[in-house]
Amino acid sequence: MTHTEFRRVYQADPEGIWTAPGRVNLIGEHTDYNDGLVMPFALPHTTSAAVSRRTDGLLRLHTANEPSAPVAELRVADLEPATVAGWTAYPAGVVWALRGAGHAVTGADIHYDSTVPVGAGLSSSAALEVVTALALSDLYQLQLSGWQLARLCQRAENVFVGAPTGIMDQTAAACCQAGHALYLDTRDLSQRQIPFDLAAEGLRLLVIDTRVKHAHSDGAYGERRRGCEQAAANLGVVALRDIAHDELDAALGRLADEEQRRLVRHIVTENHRVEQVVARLEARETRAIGPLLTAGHASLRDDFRISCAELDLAVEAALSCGALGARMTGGGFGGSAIALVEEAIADKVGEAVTAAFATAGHPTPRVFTAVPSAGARRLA
Ligand code: GAF
Repeated sequence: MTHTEFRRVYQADPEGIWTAPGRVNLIGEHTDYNDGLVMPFALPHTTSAAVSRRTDGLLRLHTANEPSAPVAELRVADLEPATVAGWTAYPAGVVWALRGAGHAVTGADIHYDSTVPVGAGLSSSAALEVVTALALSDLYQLQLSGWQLARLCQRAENVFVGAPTGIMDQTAAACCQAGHALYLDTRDLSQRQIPFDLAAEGLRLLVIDTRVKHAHSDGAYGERRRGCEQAAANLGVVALRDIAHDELDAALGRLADEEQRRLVRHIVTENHRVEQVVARLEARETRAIGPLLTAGHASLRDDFRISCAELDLAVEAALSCGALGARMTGGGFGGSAIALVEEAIADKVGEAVTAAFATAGHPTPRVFTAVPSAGARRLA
């Protein structure tokens, strides 16, 4: 399909087709820009790209998701931060970042096709960045590793697009493996693939997309990030990652500002929860991660304060119907929640959440089962 569409748009065959997934973060929220621990896994929802090189300095971009939109045409030599608006800023930013890193990318024709829900907190932008970076790395024979791709894509998003995100989403898109969650230390990017096969254990992880749109370039994400950095500076550490769980009370005692105390409490306890989730999964006690997920939600709601009525309702409705644990996932202020449930009651939990949304007068959420899937790769 992507191949046929590429032909229709550019009147030639693509040199290849690549794909990169959206992600769910199981636990470890807002820890990535604090040098902390995260644990995402890839969704089966992907962004695919059919790509050919160009030698004339043109970058041409088109997406099946906006079929009647004209092909966007940019000159790679003219790309500068904050000069491109809309979705094309992400691939343009990747080309800008690759060229800035010294890679002689001389242009490309790209046709995208995505099934990753946009604005749902499931990393559609990282999928778009990483599929672009991987395709260009392959075609221009740059041989960039997963973490190198992730770093370049993060730079594209931070500097070119202007969204001050961490590195979790790009690393998840680049490095996740099917049937596993990715235990990532965002300080040194060391990683471990943790087996995470819920179906084999009679469990399901539901994603509940509240359909409340969120955007990282909005001020609140950046405010939380600045607050954390300020708190780290006040505590005299490089990043909040440097506060161990058993040092938390002492650290809180050294902060006068209540807002900073809340931020610190979330980050330190969240890093600890990631370690506990990893330990339970490695001990094959998957059901026991439920309360840790729910505690993570309370911390994001009460201390980090990035939840919203719809996310709280999704979590409460899932828990009242028997979910083992539930939490918001991703950047917050909307987007999606996740719920860990026994397979036997999965449909009932989905229906209970949908009914609770109807009663509260919220739009119908989109509920689906998340199957831990593969990271970015070449398809053809
Ligand atoms: C967004 C960001 F892009 C990530 O870097 C991360 O901070 C996440 O929010 C919160 O954990 O997805």
